Amino acid sequence: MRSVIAAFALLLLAACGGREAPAPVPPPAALGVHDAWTRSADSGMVTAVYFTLRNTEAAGVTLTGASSPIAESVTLHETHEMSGMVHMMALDSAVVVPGDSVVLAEGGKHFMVNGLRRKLVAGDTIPLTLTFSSGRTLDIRVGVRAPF
Ligand SMILES: [Cu+2]
Repeated sequence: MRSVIAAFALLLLAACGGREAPAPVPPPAALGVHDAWTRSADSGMVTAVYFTLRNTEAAGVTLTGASSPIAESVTLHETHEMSGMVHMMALDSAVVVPGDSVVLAEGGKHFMVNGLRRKLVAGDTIPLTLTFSSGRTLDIRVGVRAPF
């Protein structure tokens, strides 16, 4: 009798094991950019780039700048409101600790893309290379949206 119960228990275990969903595989640790966008602009003009930089790696990173072959320069900025006036200030860097994100968004941090070498049209994408304090770089594509 005991062996029958044991066999039945084994069958149950096997059945349950068979139905169990496979354990989710965590995505590999990475430094990734999501929702990178800018607005259409004429050649020679300035535009701002926004995105979310997510760090799922074990160590923090410090974003220090960016460059693009389609611009004369790219600078990290932050928008502040002080006594009703909106100011933009240059930022040296933005730190992203492990498991966290830094959000570049309207009214906050952004990359200023100066001296566009070509016109940006909605639907287009532009290349941007992010640089970090470690010397590491990350190539991203930035989608161009209509002005409003
Ligand atoms: Cu700016």
